[in-house]
This record gives sequence, C-alpha cells and structure tokens, in this order.
Amino acid sequence: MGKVYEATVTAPVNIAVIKYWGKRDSALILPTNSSLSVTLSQDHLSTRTTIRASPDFTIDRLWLNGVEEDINASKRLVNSITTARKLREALEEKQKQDGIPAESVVPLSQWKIHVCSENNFPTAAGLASSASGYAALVSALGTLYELPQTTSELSRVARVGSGSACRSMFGGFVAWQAGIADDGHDSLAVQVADRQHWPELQALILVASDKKKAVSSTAGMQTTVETSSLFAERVRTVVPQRMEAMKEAIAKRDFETFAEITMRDSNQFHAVCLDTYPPISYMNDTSRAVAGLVHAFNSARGRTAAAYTYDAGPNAVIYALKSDMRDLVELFTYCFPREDSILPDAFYPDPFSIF
Ligand code: 2P0
Repeated sequence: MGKVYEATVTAPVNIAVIKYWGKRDSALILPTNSSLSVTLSQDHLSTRTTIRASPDFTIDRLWLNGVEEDINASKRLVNSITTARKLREALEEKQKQDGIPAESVVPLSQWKIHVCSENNFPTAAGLASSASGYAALVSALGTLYELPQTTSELSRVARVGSGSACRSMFGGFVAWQAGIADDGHDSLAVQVADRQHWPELQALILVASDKKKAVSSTAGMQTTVETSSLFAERVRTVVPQRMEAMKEAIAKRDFETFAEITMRDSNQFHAVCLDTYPPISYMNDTSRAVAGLVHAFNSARGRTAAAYTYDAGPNAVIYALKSDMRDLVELFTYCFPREDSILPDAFYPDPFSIF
C-alpha cells in the first residue's frame, strides 16, 4: 500500500448583496457583471470536504453527501480538478528545477484522488450549495497540493466549477471582479473587508422551501442574457454604480445604505428573471410576504433596520444589526409559526422555519 496524502477543509456559503446573473463565457464561467457577497459563518451553512491522493487509486472518485457521483459526467468537476492538478504539476517542476532531488518531489499531480464532500444543509435549494461545494473542493486541493497561489488566484479555479464559488474562498465581504480578459485571468474574488470589520452585522435565513429549484441558475441566467431587455441596462449602468456604493457603505459600516442597495439589487435581479422569456419566478407568496413584513418593520422603526435578499429560490436571507435581530426573529416567529405555514400553498407546503 502506497502512502496516502490527505487534506480536509470547510468552506461556507456566501449570500450576494449585488447579484451575479449572466455569463459572457459559459465554458470559463466569466460573468456579465461584478458581484459582491457576505460569507456566512461556517458553523451553520457549509461544505466539509476531504480529499485523499494515493498512487494506489486507479480512478478519481467523489462522494457527495454519501452518494457516489460520476466525476467525468461533470465538466465543471473535471475542469476544476484538472486546473488544480496543472498548478501542482508546475510546482513539482519548479521543485526539481530548484535542485530538490526528483525522489523527494512527491508526484501528487500524477495520483488519482478520492473526494468526500458533505453539506450540512439541503443541496440545490437556492442556498448556494455549489458555492461552498466548489470552494471547499478547490481549497482542499490547494492544501493537499501545497499550492503557492494566493487565495484570489485560487478563486479562479473555484470559478470554473461554479461562478459564485469564487466568492466563498474568502470570509467577510467579498467582491467578484468580472474582469475583461477573454482568458478569465482577471475574473477573480477579492476580499473587500474581513468579518471582524463589521461584527454587528448578522444574517438570518428563513427557509420557505428546501425543495430543489425548478429552473437551475445556470440555465436561467443564460435565458435572461438572451431574452431580457431590462438586463442590458442592469449590466451597463446599475451594477457598476452599486458596486462602488456598496463598497463605500461597507467601509463606513453604513447599514441603511447597505440594506437599501441589498433590497434594490435583489428586487432588480428578480425583475430581470420575470423579464426573461419564458419568465422565471423564484420567489413565492411566502417570500413576498416576508419582503412586505421587512418594509413594515422598517417603517415602524422609522429607519432601514433590516434588509431581505433572495437568490434563485424562495428562501429569504435577512441582514440586520445585532441590536435589531432579536426583535426580527420574534416577529418572524410570530408571523410565520413553524408548524403552520401562513399561506397554505399547494406548491410550498413546507412549514416556514428559521435557523
Ligand atoms: C449570486 N446566484 O450572486 C447569484 C444570485 C443566484 C442568484 O450565483 O452557473 O450557481 O455555477 O456559475 O454560481 C447562482 O449561480 O451559477 C448565483 P454557475 P451559480 O449568488
């Protein structure tokens, strides 16, 4: 039995406050616009991935939540693993050039790997499982292969797995710079501020449904690019302005501006989904009731005390400062009791829950 090398990492989910929606290159996963997100704590929503490499393994294998998946059936998995292997190969070459005896250079790039990945939340329910999944895969490969690349450089490898995954390579507040190059070298994630910069900011996730979404993000966003006329305006003028305003709000810890941009950007993202033909509708009646309640709460407080945002699914993420969060949790628990969904919708029968 040959030697086994192993690495385990955990990567958290991120929730965008300026949404990524649309690709200019589907193979390299290059976006039409920059985006910005908050990485959540890894205690709650995260993927834990262990990778082993051994000269005894005959094929690459991957288990997702205990079920084996065919790596070769996924171009994205193959792309990200192959890209990381090439970086390892370059490192091994460099080690030899630097005079390290060939027998001391571990040929990890030539060995097959076994990957075991577990999410601690429902997969593909609009809770960004591909983001934490590919970020964990690439971080684990980076650790296993002892790659010298920076986290931003490695975020390019996560990006070829799933766009939003590049942002989960960092904690705190993270921008994915769209870039302009055709080869994607400038399309990567950078940290705008770390988590400690704004510890009072909290996120609450309201699960309206943990069912798999009807239209995948990947398919939905390309239909939007092809058919929505509102989308062009969003990409050209709205997002560039919002990226700058959002970075400034984060730098100043200006919650009211952060919250307003977050809600407006979520609303515009869902508006371009509806402007897509055929239309895509990710929010449901419960999602809309939650948005209404947040606006009512803000009016009652006389300030923008909470923000909602929705991704490619009906679940809400609420951002608020710690000082307002207790009241919000009480309000949501009162209005949407766990055992009894307020809206008996045949398509979304799950109890509304908070975690
Ligand atoms: C985001 N979403 O910025 C946006 C908002 C969904 C709504 O990133 O095709 O799963 O793998 O690059 O990353 C979902 O898209 O799509 C997404 P691919 P991904 O978080």
